[in-house]
Amino acid sequence: HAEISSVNRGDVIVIAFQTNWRSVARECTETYGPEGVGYVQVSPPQETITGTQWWTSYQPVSYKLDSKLGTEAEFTNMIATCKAAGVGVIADAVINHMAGADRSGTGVAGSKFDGEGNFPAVPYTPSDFHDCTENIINYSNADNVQNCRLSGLQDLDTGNANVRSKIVDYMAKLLDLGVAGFRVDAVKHIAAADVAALKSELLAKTGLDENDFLFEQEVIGSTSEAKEIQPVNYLGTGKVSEFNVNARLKQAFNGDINSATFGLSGIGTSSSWVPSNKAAVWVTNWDTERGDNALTYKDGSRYLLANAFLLAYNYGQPHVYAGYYFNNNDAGAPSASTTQVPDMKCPTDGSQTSGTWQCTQRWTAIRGMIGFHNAVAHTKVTDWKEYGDNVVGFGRADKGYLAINNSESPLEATFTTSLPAGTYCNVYAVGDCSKTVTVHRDGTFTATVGAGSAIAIHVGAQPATWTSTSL
Ligand code: ARE
Ligand code: CA
Repeated sequence: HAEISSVNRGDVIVIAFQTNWRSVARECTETYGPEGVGYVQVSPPQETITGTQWWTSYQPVSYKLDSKLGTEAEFTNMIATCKAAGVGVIADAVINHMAGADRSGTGVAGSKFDGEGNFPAVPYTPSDFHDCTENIINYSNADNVQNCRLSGLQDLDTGNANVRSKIVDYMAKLLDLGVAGFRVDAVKHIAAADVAALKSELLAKTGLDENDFLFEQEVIGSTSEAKEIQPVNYLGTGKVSEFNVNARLKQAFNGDINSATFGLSGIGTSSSWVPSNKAAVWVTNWDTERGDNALTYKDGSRYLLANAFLLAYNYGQPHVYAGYYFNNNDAGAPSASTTQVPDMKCPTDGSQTSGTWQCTQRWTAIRGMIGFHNAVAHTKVTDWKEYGDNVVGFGRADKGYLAINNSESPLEATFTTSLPAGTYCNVYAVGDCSKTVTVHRDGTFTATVGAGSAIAIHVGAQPATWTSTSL
């Protein structure tokens, strides 16, 4: 694991939703590595129920690393390939539950299971599950949320040492194979004390230090819910999702990004949000992409601008989401069968046809903004200023500057930055430095920002030193 932490790279995480191991390995070499992505977060690697829908990934049948996304050999090869490209693999760990009580039969790798708590390939027996057989209905009651069934999924008794040891064995194996960390699913449905016990047992078993790997916990905070299930309870065990960010970005970009009540400047300033160094943030993930609380590719330029903002700002660890275009919320990855997801094919014509891959990591503006994010690391937000209706500009000290125009008309303005004088590539607009702006000795530049567009410049992208990575 020492190799992973010694690689010099940024902290951006790409979520490679439902992408098979062969394709992730390829992207590590061709895209993530060259553009400076730090980590790729993959969908759950363990054996699950069969079915074409994407959400079959969240119904474990065993901890065999044999899933719709590939075999253990492919998983191991992906980790090695990504590591060689400087990219860490983050595994999505589904540990709160096993398959739904409404399911039975054989999993993707052939393991038998039923809806009565029998998972012989682990093995788990009925006594390894919580007694409550009802579905969660009351989020103001922590006992209901943590000990009953999330969407009918058979709820593991994580207070039971036998259950924890099976989970710890699984996570230790993933670390041993070289994963850089975990995104832990449905953590608010596991008592904070059980998560703490699981984590310390994992550290004891592997001999690792808690800083040796990422531990990102999915905890959707809501002030109307029980206090025991709020993000704050899980800050001691790792990073925590901050879903206020995606909700606020949607509000801001759908309205006025300079709004005093829901604009961009308020992001991360509230003490009730997860502190920046603990927050995992995104414009969307696969759940919010199918819900109402986030901007998605369906929002066009606002989606791209929100991603640019998040990568340029300094709140939380940013994730770039890459899934596929869809009309039906249940639809699995393009051409997925009940047991397999074929290799990802990235569209090259900009089309967003349902049933094709998004390949967000290949979009010009995203590539440019990942470079921006890495170039401005460890600086503060500076020079924040409203330049017009729905237009804002801000810098990251003497390293970078972003001007966002979320209005419906182009705006010409003189922007004030803290950048050294010089010519800079607009990395939001082009990947080849064919569009530039010139910063004068007083730090200003005058330019027109297109409607629904942005200008992003940073010290790592100037014509004199420009080298492009080709796809
Ligand atoms: C599927 C079917 C169900 C069926 C079940 C069992 O859709 O009809 O009963 O299988 O056979 C995903 C899908 C589910 C799917 C499940 C298993 O979204 O539809 O069920 O996989 O295949 C809460 C949790 C949060 C969770 C979200 C979805 O707190 O942890 O719900 N997110 C993670 C993953 C999901 C995944 C699971 C957990 C399960 O990211 O992709 O589910 O592993 C408020 C609350 C939140 C709540 C939210 C939505 O905001 O504050 O806590 O999130 O509402 O209910
Ligand atoms: Ca639980």
